[in-house]
Amino acid sequence: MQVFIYHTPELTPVHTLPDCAVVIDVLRATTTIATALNAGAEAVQTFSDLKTLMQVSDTWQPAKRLRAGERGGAKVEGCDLGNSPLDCTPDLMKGRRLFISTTNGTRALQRVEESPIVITAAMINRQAAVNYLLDRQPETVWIVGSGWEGGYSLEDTACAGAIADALQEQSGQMAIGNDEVIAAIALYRQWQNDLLGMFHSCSHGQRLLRLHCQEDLKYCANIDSLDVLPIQKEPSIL
Ligand code: 3SL
Repeated sequence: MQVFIYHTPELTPVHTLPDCAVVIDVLRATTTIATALNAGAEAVQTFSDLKTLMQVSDTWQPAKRLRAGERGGAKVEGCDLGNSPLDCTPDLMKGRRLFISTTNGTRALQRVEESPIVITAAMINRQAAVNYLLDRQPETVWIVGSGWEGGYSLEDTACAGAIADALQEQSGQMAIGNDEVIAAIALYRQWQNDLLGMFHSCSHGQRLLRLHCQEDLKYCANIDSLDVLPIQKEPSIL
């Protein structure tokens, strides 16, 4: 298994695809997606734009759907939810489809959606992603961070490093595809005992703190707390 890390969707190569793409948006889209599925959502359908989200979800029975929209960290008017994983309770999610559009995470998913296998990961389901990769042994793996509006996000790269670190330790035969893998592992090791501290330092964590989302940050820092793996069933549906 050869692993490559790309910090943002914009930095991923354009004329080729991996056997398996792992999309990461620790704060908070892929944490929310994992939590929704773990809470019993029937599926999560992702959209890069809100207009399409509204059109597609309109064709769904109102009792069987939830619309989640986030821009700039805040909930979009007209949606049922923003992008807080803490809203994804079993009471709300069970048997419903979550239609979601976020600033960066859903765009990153779209960038690699044609890959034969697409999974999403965050700190909370890091080990579930690692177990899947160890079991399936895809030849090439791209771990793609969502970043923020084209820029690098510390927490996504640290999560990519957390996955690569575990793959290296647990498989003993992971090949390093690019220098970003070495850098991301070093970054993760620097922060592994204080993920919450990292979230408080990084720019998107600070944006979320200004929006009073400190409980979300705590939740997102709970590494390996959920044994759930979102796997794309068809483009944009997990
Ligand atoms: O950018 C995204 O996709 C979101 O996860 C951002 S936020 O954490 O909801 O603000």
